[in-house]
Amino acid sequence: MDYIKSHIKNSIGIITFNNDAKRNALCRDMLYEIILALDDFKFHKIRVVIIRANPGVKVWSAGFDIDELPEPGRDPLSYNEPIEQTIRAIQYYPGPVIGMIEGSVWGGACDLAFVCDLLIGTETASFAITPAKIGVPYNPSGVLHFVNMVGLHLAKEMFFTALPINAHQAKHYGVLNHLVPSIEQLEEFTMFTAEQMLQNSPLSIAVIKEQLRILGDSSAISPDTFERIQGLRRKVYDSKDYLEGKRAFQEKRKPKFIGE
Ligand code: YXS
Repeated sequence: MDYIKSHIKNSIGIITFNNDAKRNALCRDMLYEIILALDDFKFHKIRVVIIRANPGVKVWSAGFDIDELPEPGRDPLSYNEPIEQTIRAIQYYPGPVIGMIEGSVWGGACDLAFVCDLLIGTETASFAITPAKIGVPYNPSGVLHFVNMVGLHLAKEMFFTALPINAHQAKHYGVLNHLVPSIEQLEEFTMFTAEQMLQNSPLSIAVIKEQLRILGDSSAISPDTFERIQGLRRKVYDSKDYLEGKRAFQEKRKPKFIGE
């Protein structure tokens, strides 16, 4: 594995992001490694998984790798994109997946963290969803994750400002299940929580998790509404603004969006 470390400790599967130089930006290969690690844990009937970064990082993950965003004309967040496959791999994993958060979490990594079953973080944790900063049209399932997690008003504020919420706000809004003072306590408390879950029935937990996923994501829309959403999204990922957002990041300058 080039981008993550994966190991089993006390029957708990642990995935550690390991691309600090690029702030754990989620490139395709890294995402496929995460999926592979989850598949391997499933094969070995690992009942609880922890996803974390290396201790002491300032950035848990900088989100999707902007250099890999497709050119205009191709949906950057379509159903089979690796980021979406990874998010579903977490949602469908037949056991609790705990996000252990130290440092800032950005963009697609924020969505990935939000679909974890629990989040336990330190004071350095923060969460930002950034499509508007890059000119990316988010996708309906991702938008729904945020509304379900933080409610409509804060979801709108996070999407429209692209500004992070800090650890205390995240705890207040229920994004963080627990806020602990230090990385040492974070590791200890997260392992303790995982070990508590190991004592309980894995079949019961797996079925309750799947029921919560189905009920949480259920929001009936007509085919016409679906097609209208896709049309709206296409206008964005076909736009000059989408191209400008990626170029500005790569050229390390502020984007100049023109609304077309
Ligand atoms: O200059 P070098 O070659 O060393 O590379 C720099 C950054 O370019 C690189 N890097 C990234 N490369 C690709 N994609 C990224 N998301 C990304 N983030 C960082 O890593 C090297 C070190 O970054 P640097 O110098 O900026 O580190 P820093 O500690 O000063 O700042 C850390 C961050 C996270 C505040 C900063 O890197 C940053 O703002 N990154 C972009 C965060 C972001 O907007 N992520 C959204 C990605 S797009 C996405 O997730 C979805 C598609 S969506 O937009 O819809 O949410």
